[in-house]
Amino acid sequence: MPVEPRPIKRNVSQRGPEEFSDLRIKEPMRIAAGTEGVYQALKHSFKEMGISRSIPALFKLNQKDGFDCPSCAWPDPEHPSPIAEYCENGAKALADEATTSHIGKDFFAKYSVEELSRLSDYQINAFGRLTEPLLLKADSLYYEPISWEASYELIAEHLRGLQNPDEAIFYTSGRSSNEAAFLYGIFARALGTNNLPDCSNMCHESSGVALSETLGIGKGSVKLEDLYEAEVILIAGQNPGTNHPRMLSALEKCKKNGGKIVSINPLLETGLVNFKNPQSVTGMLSGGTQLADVHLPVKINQDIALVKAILIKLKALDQDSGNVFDHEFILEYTQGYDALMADLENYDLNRLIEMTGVGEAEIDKVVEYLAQAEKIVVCWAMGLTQHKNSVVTIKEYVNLLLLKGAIGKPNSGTCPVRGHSNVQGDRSVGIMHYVNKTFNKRVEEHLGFKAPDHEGVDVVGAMKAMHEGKAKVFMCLGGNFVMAASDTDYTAKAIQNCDLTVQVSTKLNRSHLVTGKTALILPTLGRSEKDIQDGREREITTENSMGRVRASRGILKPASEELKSEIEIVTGIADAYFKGDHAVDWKAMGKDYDLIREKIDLVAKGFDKTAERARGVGYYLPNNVRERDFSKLPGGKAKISVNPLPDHQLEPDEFMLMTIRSHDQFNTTIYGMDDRYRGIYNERRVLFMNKEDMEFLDLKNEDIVHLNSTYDGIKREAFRFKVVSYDIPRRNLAAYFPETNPLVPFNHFADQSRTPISKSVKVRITKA
Ligand SMILES: Nc1nc2c(c(=O)[nH]1)N[C@H]1C(S)=C(S)[C@@H](COP(=O)(O)OP(=O)(O)OC[C@H]3O[C@@H](n4cnc5c(=O)[nH]c(N)nc54)[C@H](O)[C@@H]3O)O[C@H]1N2
Ligand SMILES: Nc1nc2c(c(=O)[nH]1)N[C@H]1C(S)=C(S)[C@@H](COP(=O)(O)OP(=O)(O)OC[C@H]3O[C@@H](n4cnc5c(=O)[nH]c(N)nc54)[C@H](O)[C@@H]3O)O[C@H]1N2
Ligand code: SF4
Ligand SMILES: [Mo]
Repeated sequence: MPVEPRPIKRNVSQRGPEEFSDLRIKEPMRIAAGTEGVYQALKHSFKEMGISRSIPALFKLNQKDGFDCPSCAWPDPEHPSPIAEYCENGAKALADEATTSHIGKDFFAKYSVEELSRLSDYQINAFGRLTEPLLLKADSLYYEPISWEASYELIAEHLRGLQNPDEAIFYTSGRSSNEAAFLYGIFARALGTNNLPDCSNMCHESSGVALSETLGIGKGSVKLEDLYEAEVILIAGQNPGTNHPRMLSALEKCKKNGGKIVSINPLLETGLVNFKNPQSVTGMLSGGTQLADVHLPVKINQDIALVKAILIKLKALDQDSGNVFDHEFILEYTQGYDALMADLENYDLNRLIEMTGVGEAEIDKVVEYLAQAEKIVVCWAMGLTQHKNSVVTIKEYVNLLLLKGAIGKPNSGTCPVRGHSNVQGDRSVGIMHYVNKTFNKRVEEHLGFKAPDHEGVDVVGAMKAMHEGKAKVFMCLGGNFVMAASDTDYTAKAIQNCDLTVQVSTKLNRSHLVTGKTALILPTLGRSEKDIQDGREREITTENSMGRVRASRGILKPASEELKSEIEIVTGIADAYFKGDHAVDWKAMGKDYDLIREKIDLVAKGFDKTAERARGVGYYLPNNVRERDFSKLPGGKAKISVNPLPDHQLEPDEFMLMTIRSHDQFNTTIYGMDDRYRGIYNERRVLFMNKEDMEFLDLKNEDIVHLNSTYDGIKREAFRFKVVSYDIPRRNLAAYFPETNPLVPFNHFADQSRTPISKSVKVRITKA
């Protein structure tokens, strides 16, 4: 163990300020994108990057010879528009990464971590790109420069000093490349641990579990083009206008082909109302395309009740006509049909409908669409995945698709819409905390060492291990763990227990300020930047939400000459740790990324000739659902499941809170203070509330309240939110993440997937 200077207690803030700026409230917008979207995209780009960097970068965003958008995981069409294959939020993400504001040693000599931590997340991010490696010594309040070699050596020393490898934890956020994530996972295993939590534990883990159990693969089955001619698309618990904006173009195509779109969401989100396509002149000049045909304003976490009501109604129609369900498909490809049909008899339809809060006439309209349709897609995101019963909720939607035979054929299937641009790829190449025997066997065969065969920690496990002092080194390949994870105060304490925390990052965030005793910032290249070695430009690969692997090559001059690629950083640390004495040639892989791709092909499932096939349009990884091959599931068939209703007992003074994203943020990165589509300007500390609930509590617009939650007798609080009257079901509330994370208990998470319950937190309101 290195001899540490005596640690001091730093008085840093994990919550940031709770003051208000100047809130303005307007009517929610009813048209998404259009000229305002283009204006906002260009405004951010020009402000952050200047015109001379913006124009070439925007032209290469999502193009075949360019780079993958660093924002969400929505796929690009195989033949992108040569002019603009991006959206407002893609442009904002690019501008945020490629900003010309930079910070280095002078900045950190001037401001202590304590001072910086008093600022808001918006202010912290706005300082710009990190440009050189920095060390926060245990007895200091100020980061100071450190060389790359010394930082690798420091990490290696700490790792060598551990009593066992499980005292180290390696977190990944979904912006990494396949190559960096693969090597990172391999390094953890070479060290002897599967402690590989990642952001998908907080995100689509519930989808992975539900889909693996029912269909045999933890990913979605549709391709982008499938959406174009679907007859019905259900969009449940997802806000694509903000979080996956180019999805609206695909929905527009579906509408033009006569498809029906159903929005299932407590909120009527602007993106699903009307869309003016900025890529088409007619789109911009017309009144836009109305997208959702029906909106079902379901109460938070009552999706199971809703789907059950729909299934009961479809079953009755099927009994009359015999052709509403696809009986041939059910017989040949599924198991569990009789049990589900028997179970549906147990529910009182009126009670189910009452639980949903949705009008029966709207439900009947959807039943009518579904009864007639053969080609159905279900899309979803965090509104389904972040509840205690998320896994069974998703399984209930899968039941609907299976009964209709809308699986494994064109224009039909499952569409869990992934968050981070490469979160799916990271998982595919081995970022997983559980043991996959086949993967381990291949590691041994092709990389020449034995991977550990005991399970590691996921995000919740990592928080707990650190909190209990069982983990000493916490390394993060991207992300902002302290703000992203639930139970902010608990998480902060957990991190502060570590001896060393290491952040491989592009931008400053609160996880650089709330740290272990010693902390390192290792600044890295962003997706948009050139990665040059010996005069040769290198490329990485990513996998989008629909399983297509593609090469990505940055084009901009890096923010600093000091920056290293994530791959170089991971191999640098591994090389310092093993000192050349390991079966894997880390040094060589840090130079030649094709060598990594060769190993990915041999070790990760489905990857094949990636170096060559990822170029151009790229290639799809195999997907058994697309082939209707369910042979690997127990029983050899897709699984229709029987799922219980949620058991929510709200006390008379309790409300159900969902923590959601504004239009001006990417997760914990706050681009601005507006949420244009919902009519909120200049403030994030707002609480969306039903008008009648407000009257009941004698609250009016802009009254200031505190929120608290009580789980297991422990009171958690989030202070000072301005109430905003909004069209939201009664007893439901919405407020932004991460400001509300202090309310989400660390030990309450989805059954099986262990995803924090960020979309259904029981809270009480008190007047300030
Ligand atoms: N611009 C931008 N893009 C992003 C992100 C970002 O922060 N900013 N984040 C990325 C990431 S990592 C992710 S995971 C995705 C997130 O994408 P989304 O999942 O769309 O993001 P959220 O804001 O969490 O929205 C969840 C939606 O679910 C609804 N909802 C909440 N509870 C329920 C429920 O019980 N039932 C139903 N039916 N609906 C419910 C909410 O009203 C909201 O519309 O976006 C990705 N893309
Ligand atoms: N209450 C509540 N909590 C939530 C959610 C919610 O809906 N409600 N959503 C959850 C979800 S879906 C997710 S995915 C997590 C997100 O959790 P994270 O992935 O941990 O968080 P991000 O905010 O995406 O991380 C942003 C940071 O990543 C770094 N970064 C950006 N680009 C790169 C890059 O190319 N390389 C590297 N190395 N670093 C980079 C920057 O320094 C930036 O500050 O949050 C979860 N937390
Ligand atoms: S939809 Fe997502 S991936 Fe596509 S340009 Fe917009 S933010 Fe980027
Ligand atoms: Mo996510």
